Amino acid sequence: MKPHKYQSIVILTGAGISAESGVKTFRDQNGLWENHRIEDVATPEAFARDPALVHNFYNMRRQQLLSDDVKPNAAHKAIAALQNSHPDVFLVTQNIDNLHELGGSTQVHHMHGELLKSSCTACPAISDINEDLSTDMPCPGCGEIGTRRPHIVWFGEMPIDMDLIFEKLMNCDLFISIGTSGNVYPAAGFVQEARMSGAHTVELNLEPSQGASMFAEHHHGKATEIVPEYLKMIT
Ligand code: BJW
Repeated sequence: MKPHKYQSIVILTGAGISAESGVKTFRDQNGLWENHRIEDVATPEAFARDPALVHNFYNMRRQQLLSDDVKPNAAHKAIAALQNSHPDVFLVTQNIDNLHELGGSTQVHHMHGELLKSSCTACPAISDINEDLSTDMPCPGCGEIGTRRPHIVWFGEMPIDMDLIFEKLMNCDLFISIGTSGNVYPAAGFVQEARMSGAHTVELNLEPSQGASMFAEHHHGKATEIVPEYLKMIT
């Protein structure tokens, strides 16, 4: 069997990988939703101030994700194929959609949470949710009313299982960043962690990201084209 060119691969994805699947990128439309700055909706303070507004924002996006128009694309599928043919590929996504799973990935680390899950401000319960969330729904774990929230990491909150991500970054020899603008930390700093570990670093994005100069190699174009092409080159 042909030896693998890289032994341990970390792939970070962002909204750009799902753009051609019909999911709007985070900073589309000047970062506005119905005249609210998205940064003013995606925070725990916004949820405390106006939970109905925040539920509405995520309910709309959940309905869109569950519509027949949204499907995994060639980039999601190429990553899943790599994971199936290589023993050590860790996929960490900033996306809250489920398109990596639908594309065939069996390991996906959702560092910013998942739109099809809810959590509770009163207990540790995390539950699947396909319908709209509202302020009068009881938590399936503790039965409290008004404590259920989207299972999303908002600004100012700690992304999920950072220790695992940093451990993978410290031990990889290839780091690939796909479809992310490099605006949001800690994900925007992963390239530096990987470089410090001696990994080769690659950016695959429509345009140079905020942190493009940190990467050793760049390919710019649509994810559905450049991701399958690049992953074919390294296998
Ligand atoms: C294509 C394409 C195609 C298009 N093909 N490409 C000051 C300085 C530094 C940091 C901070 C600061 N003040 C506050 C912070 C921290 C803050 C932060 O980074 N803020 C910035 C705005 C400055 N971060 C946090 O609060 C995080 N927590 C934290 O830091 O905890 C403390 C900590 C300390 C130490 C270690 C660890 C932790 C939490 C961040 C939570 C982010 N959550 C969000 C919203 C929730 C989910 C949701 O509602 O959707 O997650 S923010 C939003 O941005 C979302 C995304 O996952 C995230 C990243 O966006 P992404 O994916 O990059 O999307 P876009 O739209 O920006 O870019 C898309 C790219 O695709 C573009 O480049 C396009 O060109 C490209 N593209 N079509 C290929 N077809």
